[in-house]
Amino acid sequence: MHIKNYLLFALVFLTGYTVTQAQAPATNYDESKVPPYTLPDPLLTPEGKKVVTTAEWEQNQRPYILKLFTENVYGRIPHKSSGMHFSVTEQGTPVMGGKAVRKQVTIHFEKGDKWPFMDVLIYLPKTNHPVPVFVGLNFNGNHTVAPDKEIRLPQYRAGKNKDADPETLRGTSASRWPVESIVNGGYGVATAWYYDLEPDNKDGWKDGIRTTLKETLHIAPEEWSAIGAWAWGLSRIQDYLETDKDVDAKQTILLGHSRLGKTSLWAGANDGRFSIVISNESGEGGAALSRRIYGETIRNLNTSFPHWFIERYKSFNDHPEKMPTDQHMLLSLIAPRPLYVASAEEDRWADPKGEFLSAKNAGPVYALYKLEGVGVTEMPPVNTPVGKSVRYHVRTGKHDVTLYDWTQYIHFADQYIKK
Ligand code: GTR
Repeated sequence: MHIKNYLLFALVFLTGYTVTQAQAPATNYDESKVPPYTLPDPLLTPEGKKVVTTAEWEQNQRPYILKLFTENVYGRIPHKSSGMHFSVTEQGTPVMGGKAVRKQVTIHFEKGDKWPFMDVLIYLPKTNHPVPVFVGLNFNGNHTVAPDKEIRLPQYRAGKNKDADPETLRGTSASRWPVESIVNGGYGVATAWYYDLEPDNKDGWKDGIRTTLKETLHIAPEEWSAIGAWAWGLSRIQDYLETDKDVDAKQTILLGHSRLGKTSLWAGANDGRFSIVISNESGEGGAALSRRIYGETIRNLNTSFPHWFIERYKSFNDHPEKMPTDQHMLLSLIAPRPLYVASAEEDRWADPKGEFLSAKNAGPVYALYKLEGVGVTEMPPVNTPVGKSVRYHVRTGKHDVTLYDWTQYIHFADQYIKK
């Protein structure tokens, strides 16, 4: 071995450094160091023609872009299984002094009652007409959504709280699910734990629906991704809501935070039944532009979470410019439905400006429908929502879902939802 190689070997051995780690680019948080980039045009066809009508968009261009995301980023989403059925385990118990009811439903993915299934927790305002509903997955289990002893505990013990007594976790995510404010606004809320679909770790696919339902759904685990599996679950919640006479299932509002925001965007792109889509701080691989090198990068995502996306996405780790897509094109797949993209000032990892620019660059597709997007060219100041059909805010504070965020979402939905 050459002396230089000996030295390198000694360095690697003694410091525990691997060459890849030594070469991994440091996170960029310096605006002046964002390299120049050019975004692909969502309206440019593969033949180099510009789409000018909604018919061309809907018939050719939109399916083409959806396919690009399917093949390069998130994988394929299978249809629902024919054996799927719902068991309503709680019909509607009065809560909040009688102004709301709580329902619980188990969505069985196959005939019979065996695992896998997904438990859905639903709160609906008590009225005499079907109500619009916010739909989203939760991070830590339905029992963490509200301090409510009647909420069914998760059937599958996993995740960061797997060793904790689940009883002690009741209501610990309540600040992210202000159920009473949602109900007061005239909306219901339906949520399920994303681990019911696939545990969120690199081997989670072995225990999740990508394995347990692979024959039923006719799809191999590597054809889709954890984000794909979670997104599929959101559509199954919509399937249930369509059977519930207390719900106005034509007015469902899909929302998700962070990795579950990425999931909601992908679910909303695939399933047009969600009438409004909200991304709360979904960051890289969600709303944020990948070509803008600031905060998390594709390499960071694929290194920490190799299961979230399909294998091919890793080939863009250091080359977002080689992707045929960027995330403004994902946002454009929501058009003409109302879309809300939200950031938090201190959540630099998710690149608030990259989320804003992505929302802004979805604008030309909304313009095809004569709809106004974010309506501004520069990022707005904190706590100042902007935009019509594409709304955007960056609030003060950290990576989280807060009452401020929910207040904006309810206000936004109020402009489109008939109650
Ligand atoms: C981070 C990840 C982000 C975001 C976040 C979350 O660690 O890098 O992309 O998804 O997790 O889901 O809270």
